[in-house]
Amino acid sequence: MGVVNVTPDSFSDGGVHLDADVAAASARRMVEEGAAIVDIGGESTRPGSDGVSVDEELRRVVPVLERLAGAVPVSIDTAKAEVARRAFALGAELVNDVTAFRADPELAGVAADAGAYVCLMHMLGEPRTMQLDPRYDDVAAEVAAFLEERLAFAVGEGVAEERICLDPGIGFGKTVEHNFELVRRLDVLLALGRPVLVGFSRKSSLGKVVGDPDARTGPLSASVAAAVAAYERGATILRVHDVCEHVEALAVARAVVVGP
Ligand code: HH2
Repeated sequence: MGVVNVTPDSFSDGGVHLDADVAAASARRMVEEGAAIVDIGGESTRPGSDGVSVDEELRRVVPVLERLAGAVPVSIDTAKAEVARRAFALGAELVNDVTAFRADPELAGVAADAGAYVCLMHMLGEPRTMQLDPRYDDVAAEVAAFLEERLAFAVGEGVAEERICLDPGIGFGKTVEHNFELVRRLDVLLALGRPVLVGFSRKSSLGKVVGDPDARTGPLSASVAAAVAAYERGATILRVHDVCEHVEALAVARAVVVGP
């Protein structure tokens, strides 16, 4: 899954894709490089962010979706039913909701009616405050319990279970230790029986592990290592900003597992 943030303030690519033509060109390039789907988002969820209005989010993403209609498999990264409705009408196939249908419960019905795929992600708290001293007794068990409950909610709202994938939410209310433990113990999430998506790309925990305690992002090399580690532990969707490098690395990791 390639990432195109149509935002001024995303933590690693803020401002890069604000122009709809540039954003659409990036999405097309990502598919040429091997992405199976491109996640288009109009609201940053970086730590400390406040969120944007429906109108502003639509203003950002609709022109990009119009340019991509039909040509590129699209995921819409939103927590808002109205944004998802417009995105589905313009051809989006998946809704990636970092609040797992908590911010706007109506979104579940919109996804169900559209027959869309859904990604449900774990987040502790909300973006504005989530990185202020997050605590768990057992991070993998607690994230799994949350996702199990949200999976049941989504199915109860009419989303087909086989269309749902689950995501531990790397960096969303987690310390560096929590993020790495979630990948190490991915089996706990896989036990829920759904595909698992991992989004470690460029996140600050990577920069911290490679030596900068104040890192706000992580380097490409570290992103690739995290994606390969997640793949080896059973993740089937990797959400990444640098598609070409990840596709190459994952092709090699896959060749080790199933043969070249
Ligand atoms: N991470 C980000 C945003 N959306 N969605 C899922 N399912 N999983 C993730 O790990 C995830 C996500 C944060 O990364 P990015 O989109 O690059 O930044 P921002 O939220 O600042 O736009």
